[in-house]
Amino acid sequence: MSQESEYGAGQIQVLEGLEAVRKRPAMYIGSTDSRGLHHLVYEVVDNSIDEALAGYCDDITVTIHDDGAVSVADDGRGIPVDTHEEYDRPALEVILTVLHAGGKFDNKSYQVSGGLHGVGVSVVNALSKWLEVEVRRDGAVWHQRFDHGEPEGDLERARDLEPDEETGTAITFWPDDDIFETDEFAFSTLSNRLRELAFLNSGVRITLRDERADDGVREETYEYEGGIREFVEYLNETRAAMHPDVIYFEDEDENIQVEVAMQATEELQGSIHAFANNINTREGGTHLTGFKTALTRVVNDYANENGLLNDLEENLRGEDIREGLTAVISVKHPDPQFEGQTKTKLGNSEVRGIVESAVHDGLGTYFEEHPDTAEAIVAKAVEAAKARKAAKKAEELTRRKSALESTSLPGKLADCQTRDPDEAELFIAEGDSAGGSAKQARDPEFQAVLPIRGKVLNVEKHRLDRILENDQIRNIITAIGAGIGDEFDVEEVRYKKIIMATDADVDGAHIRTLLLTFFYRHMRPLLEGGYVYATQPPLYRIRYRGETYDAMTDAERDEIIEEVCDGNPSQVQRFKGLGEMNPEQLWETTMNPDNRILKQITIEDAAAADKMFSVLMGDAVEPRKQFIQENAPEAEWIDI
Ligand code: 0RA
Repeated sequence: MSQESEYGAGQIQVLEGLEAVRKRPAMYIGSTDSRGLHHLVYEVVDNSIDEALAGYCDDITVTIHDDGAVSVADDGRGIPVDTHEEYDRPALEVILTVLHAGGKFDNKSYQVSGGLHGVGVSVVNALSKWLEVEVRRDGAVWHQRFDHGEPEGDLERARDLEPDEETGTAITFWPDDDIFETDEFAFSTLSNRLRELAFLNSGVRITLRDERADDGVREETYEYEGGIREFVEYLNETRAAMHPDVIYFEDEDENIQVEVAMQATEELQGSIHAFANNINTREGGTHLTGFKTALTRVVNDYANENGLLNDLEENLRGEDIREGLTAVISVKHPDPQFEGQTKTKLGNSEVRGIVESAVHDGLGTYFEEHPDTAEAIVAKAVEAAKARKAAKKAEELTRRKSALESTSLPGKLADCQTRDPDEAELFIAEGDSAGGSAKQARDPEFQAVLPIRGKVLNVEKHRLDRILENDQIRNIITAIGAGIGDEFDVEEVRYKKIIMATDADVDGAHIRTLLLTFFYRHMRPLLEGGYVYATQPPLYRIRYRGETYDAMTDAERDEIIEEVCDGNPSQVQRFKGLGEMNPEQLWETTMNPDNRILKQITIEDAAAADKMFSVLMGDAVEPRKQFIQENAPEAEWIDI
């Protein structure tokens, strides 16, 4: 048989499909940076979660291997191996090589893998150097391997299944480094998402194993019988709760499943997380609207019926009631519609009413049964409303408007010449001396510098009216020029790179965290848009035969000294802080776009970020210590 005649119409369709994915990977997985890389894992895990939602799987293990591969193993039914009529090939091969083939095999009621990107395992296959599948099913262990998405050989029956052996699927893939900008999987990124999935799908046990370290395997298992109730407990670990138990209710209507868990706290920062088919709907949608409407109504009804609003003389606003509230809303829908800029806004209009009535009935009943809690919640909201009104009365809001919208920029800001936000960069520099050096070092055409002195206010602990009294914060708001809080308009930003230039020491890390807390709580679209960066100045500069080499770590310094300088460098200089560099060094190492290394700060996962900021900036000391110990050095860079 000639080479050509082996390719039937089906096979050509396969090759064209894989080619399309490899040519435009971002269309299928969003991006080819770290986010896209991790997305490959989620794509495979989503298929295992689908098996769990269908009731066939309760154990999933994700392993990061030390050769760059990741595997996902589950105890589901196994990918079908019988012949697929249309393609005349084993179903497994079709699922792994044909775009969107997976969903056609099964009418699952809630298909997670049909969600956000929801492109199927064939996309992971197309973007992998190699991919291996092992399936235990139909009395045997089956095996097939792929090379850049194409079968290396036929599906093989490796051996018979032992009598007591479970069915399941194990997929191992090596991401293609010709496609991805990075090949480094972050434990914290994967653990945040897998933990979230375990909360959202109670009863599923998910284990994350990292086999990369020399000093042994790191392994964590997430399993929550209490589901999103435990999610709320986890988010509130460091917050003072106003009632001991998480309020929980669930409902199902028109095959749409709704779950809500909530707990009010004494804190100022609330955090409400809404999910649809396990996807974090960051842009909100009908489920969130339904929740907010019902919450505002139930609390106002209770307050009015019990005469609790007499000295307020008006109803509570939603924002007053949501102050300090932690809630998780999770809906599972057979046909979710995702809208919005990042396709993370639930659009199905019927969901609104279902959530609204579930919350109305559930919370109404809870308030009747727990009047003390209901009264405490109302009292806290009344306090928030009074603070809001007081701020307004003192013309705080007008002052804020004029102070923040005035054309006069802060005196400390050395602005750049360009007015094009796409080109403009703002360096927020720690200390007057680094700020001074940066002002001399910068390219004034597109680089602006705002020095900040001393510690930034911890916004986690103050209401907005107090935050706005702080000069540092006001300078930052005015320089960025896009307002704050609900009025923040990301379209108005004056710089699309906002670069935190802080030292590589504990104080620098602290200031960075304070700044990030502020951005996260009051200018979140900046982080969502990827506009926030941190400088990564080198620790050492090594000179040898007229050349200079920068090292970011001690290990890198040793490597350069040994391998480049033959163990004999002419000079090794250690930079203690940005303030110690002269303008020329600062330009070369930290500001010059050709040489510098910037770390882009992204929020992959809002719930994880919220938890991190409340742990890092809240009052409780023990959880903070534990968090830093467990997450160092990642906590240092805040991978969320
Ligand atoms: C198609 C159909 C069925 C299961 C699967 C795919 C499946 C895919 C993956 C990917 C990872 N783990 C998986 N487990 C199952 C249904 C099979 C049946 O009806 O028995």
